[in-house]
Order: sequence, then C-alpha cells, then structure tokens
Amino acid sequence: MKAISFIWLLCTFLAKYISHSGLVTALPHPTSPASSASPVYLFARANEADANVGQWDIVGNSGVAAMHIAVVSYNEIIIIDKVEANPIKQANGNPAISTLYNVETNEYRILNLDSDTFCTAGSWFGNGTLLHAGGAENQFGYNEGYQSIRFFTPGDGADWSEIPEGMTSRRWYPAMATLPSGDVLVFGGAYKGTGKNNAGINNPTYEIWPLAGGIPEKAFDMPFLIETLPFNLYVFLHVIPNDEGKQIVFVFANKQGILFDFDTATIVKRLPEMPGSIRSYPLTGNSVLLPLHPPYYKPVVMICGGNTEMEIETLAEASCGRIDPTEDDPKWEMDDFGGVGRVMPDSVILPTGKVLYLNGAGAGFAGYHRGPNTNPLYVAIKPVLAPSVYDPETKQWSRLAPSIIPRLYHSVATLVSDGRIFVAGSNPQGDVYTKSEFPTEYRVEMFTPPYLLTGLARPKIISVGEYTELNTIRIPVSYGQNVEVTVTSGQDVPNFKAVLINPGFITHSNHFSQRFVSCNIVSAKYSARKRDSSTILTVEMPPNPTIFPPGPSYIYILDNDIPADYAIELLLN
Ligand SMILES: *[C@@H]1O[C@H](CO)[C@@H](O)[C@H](O)[C@H]1NC(C)=O
Ligand SMILES: [Cu+2]
Repeated sequence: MKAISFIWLLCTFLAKYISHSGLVTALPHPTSPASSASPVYLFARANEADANVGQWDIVGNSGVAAMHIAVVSYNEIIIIDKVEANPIKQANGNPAISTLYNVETNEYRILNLDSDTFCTAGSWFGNGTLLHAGGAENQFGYNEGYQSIRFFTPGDGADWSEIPEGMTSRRWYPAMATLPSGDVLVFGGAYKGTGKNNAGINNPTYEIWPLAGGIPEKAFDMPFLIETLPFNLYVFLHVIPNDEGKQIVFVFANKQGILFDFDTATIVKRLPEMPGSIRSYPLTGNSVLLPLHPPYYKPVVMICGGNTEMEIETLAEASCGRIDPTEDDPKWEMDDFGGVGRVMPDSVILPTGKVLYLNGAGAGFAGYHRGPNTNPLYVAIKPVLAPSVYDPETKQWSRLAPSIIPRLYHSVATLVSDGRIFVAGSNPQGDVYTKSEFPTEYRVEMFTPPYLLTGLARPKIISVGEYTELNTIRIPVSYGQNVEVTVTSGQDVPNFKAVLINPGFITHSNHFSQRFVSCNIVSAKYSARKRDSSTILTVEMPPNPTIFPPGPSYIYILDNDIPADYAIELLLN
C-alpha cells in the first residue's frame, strides 16, 4: 500500500503548472550517443535510450513521401504527398499519393485520390471530418487540384471523397484553421505554383467552409495579403481566446501580424513589425500558439526561424519572438532560438507543455534543387539534426539527441497519442529521386522524448466518463463539462495534470490548428482496491470554443510530468 491519503484534492492546481520538474535540463549539447560510433543505428537506432536527450528509432516506411500529415486516430496518421511517381499504386493504377500509417504496427494502407494535392492544407470540421483544400496541375492520371476540396472521416475502410472545383478560386499554398463555429477557414494562396508569390498570381481572398454543409457562396477580400507580398503564402493562423465568443484570429505573414475578426471581416488590431528576418515561405519560419492555461488562457504566439534572403549560403534566422497580441500595447520579446538558426522548423507542443523544435536547415530557403538530379544544387543546406526543446514558463532552451536523417523541404513531425513524436518526409525533388544526398525520403522515425525514458511508471487511463472501452470511438464531450477520468498511477506521490491537445494538420513547417489547453482538475479522489489503486479525476473541459475550437482532440493525463501510456481521443463540441 502506498503512502497516499485516501482523498486528496487539487483545487489549487494551477500553481503546479508553473513548477515543471525539469526532466529536460539545460544541456549545452547532446552528449555523444553511445552507439554513434557503431553501425547499430543503421538498422534501427540513432542513439541509445537516454533520459536526458531522448531516443531516435527508424520504425517504418511511409509509402508515399510525407509532405502533409494529420493524426486521425490514437494510432493512425494520414499522409498526403503531391502527385509524383511513388513506387506504390492506388486502386486505379495511378501512383499512390496518400496512405494511412499505423504507428503501432508501422504498416500503411493505401488511400485513393483523384486530384493533385501538391502543396495544400487541411483542418478539422467541428464534427470530426478532415477538410483538405487546394493543389496544383494535372499529372500522372490525376486531375488538376487547384480548387479541389477533399474530405476524410476516420473509420474502418475510410477513404477520401472529393469536390472537384469546389473552391471559389485556385489556391496553392493556402493556410487553414478550424474556427470556433466549427467551420473551416481557407485563406489565401496563389493561382499557381511559384518560388515566391507575386501580384500576378496572388489570391488575396479567403473563404469559409460551413460545418452545416454546402459550399461557400463567395470569397472575401483580404488586403493584408497584398500588403505582405511577396512573402504571404502559408500564413500563420491562430484562433485567439476571448470571452465574447468572437472569431478573432492572429494572422501573420512576412514580418507583419494582425488580429482579424472573421465575424465582421475587419482588422481589430495591427501588431508592430516583428524584428529579424522574413518568416514566411520560401523563407519559412514557424509559428506556435504556446500552451493556454486557465483561468486567463493568455495567448502567447511564438514565431521562430526563417531567413533574410533567398540565397543558399545565407545562414538561417536564429531568433524567436513572442507576443501576446491581446495586450494593450503588444511588443515582441525576442530570443535566440536556443542558439540554433533554422529555416523550415517544425514545432510540436509536448504533453508537458514544452515545445519541441526539429527538422529544417541551417542555411538557404524552402524549395527544390537547381540543376539536374545527378548534379543538384540544393537551395537548403546544413540540415539541423538535433531537436531543441523550449520551456515557455522558464524561457530556457535545451538540445536533444540528433537524428541521422536530414528533414528538409516537405518534411513533417507530430505528437502521437502514446507521447512519442512521428517524424517523416523530406523531398526537395521535383519527382521521386532516391539516389541523392537529400533524396525523396520514405523512412519514418519515432523520437522518444526524455519524459518517456525516466524509468518512472506511466499512468494509465482506465475510463473517461462512462466509457471504459477507450480509443474505439471519439468520446463526445462538451464545453465546460466536468468529465470523470479514472487513472492508475504507480508513482509514490502522484501529481496529476490534464491537458487537451489538437496536434493539428502539418505541412511546410505549419501546424495548422495545433493547440494545447490545460484543464482544471476540480477534484481527485484516490480509491484503493486490492492490488489495484486508481484515482478519479474530475476534469473540467475548456469553457468555450474560442479557447479550444470544436473537433477531435486528445486528453493527456500526466503524473509528475509523465504522460499516460495513451492519450484518449475526444470529440469536443
Ligand atoms: C461534417 O460536416 C461536413 C460539412 O458539412 C460534412 O461534409 C461531413 O460529412 C460531416 N461529417 C460527419 C461525420 O458528420
Ligand atoms: Cu511545397
């Protein structure tokens, strides 16, 4: 029997969020992994398990190049490529461009598409259907996809369905977000593919796809997309919490940010110009809305990386800026990105509330290579192999173990429900080409963060509400609802946290709609049965859809900053 009182309450829970236990302590550089001098990693492993710096494993093959991904269930990731000559074929004989990858078996199922998905975006409808929009010209038996709208609803045997020419206009490199209404915003883009945008092909409009069904009646003008030319593709979008239920979104391109109200179609606020380099494609940086915590859900946006010019040798931007755009006089607070410059960084918010930065290059910009396949001149070089982790509370950076696989243009990363990080892609090739320093990359890696390597017991979620069969359906929950979550612990002095995460739709260093919201734990009741002790946590769902837009999410329960063996899939509405 463990030395725990029978009932303990964690009403004053918030204080605990601030005191992270610091499992990832500031390390100047990754210590040389034990196996780096041996060829062992060539088969599976880049380094030995190390509680300080994490562990890399090559676990599988993505089937198609992983240009766009989204977590669609507790163990599946949908992968979308562009049209290219991948070695596997879809049902109609065309080269496959989409798979469903299972992170437990490391096998994939081939999905079927009709139009070219080259450089597109996605986000969830509030009802749990994924909307995917845009594309490029017809090729290899595929239709043109510039105006295509595609739907994917996870389930047994699920596949894509499509509305060709569904959008009001052509969108290549659009941005997307789920709005508090549960509708999906499709924003900007270009009428055709380009290195950098220009006025002749710019599409300075947005359209909103209604959850209620049907297609948008019209597009709305967005002059901000003219002001921010030519670096205005794949803009950064973050829905901003508020008490009035307004659909206010942080919109950022180039060096400029605004708050835009999508109910009234007006700019609410203009933010000061961000110091440092350009942050948008092809000088691609990354933007993340840092974890939101009750009771204020203070929205701090952090933008990192990028570059100053489209020159191969130009070192990537080693700065980040944070800003709370809702402050009266918002100002950028700059730091050095942990001392590592990066163009095309991915950001993954971890269950601990820290942010993992990985992938990308130390110099150059987003794009393919110049010259022939056999003698390529890559426009992004010096791959950055070691992730950095950022603690939003202490503003400290630390460096983790390096991968062995460069992940440059068209690479991705996401958190999965077991707490590991799925990392795939990299394809600075116009069509599949594997015999190169920076090939079309099909290898899938999993990064195991330090919080899973401590040797401490992981909690296990036994039930959520009345549901005891977990991760078979998305458990419906509503705003402000108190949900009873039963967990087992195994640690001597439990200290639970509950967080909701939407890992987002990931492509081109954007993590559209990625979100982390801490939940209040209203009460925690410890009940000891013979041999099996469990705690019933009463977890309060976020209060309204501006704080966490409706749709699929995962509830992570942590004990002393160790996440449960699986997060549980919910549908918040
Ligand atoms: C969700 O809404 C969209 C848009 O109306 C619709 O196409 C889709 O079928 C819906 N999905 C579910 C699971 O009801
Ligand atoms: Cu692209």
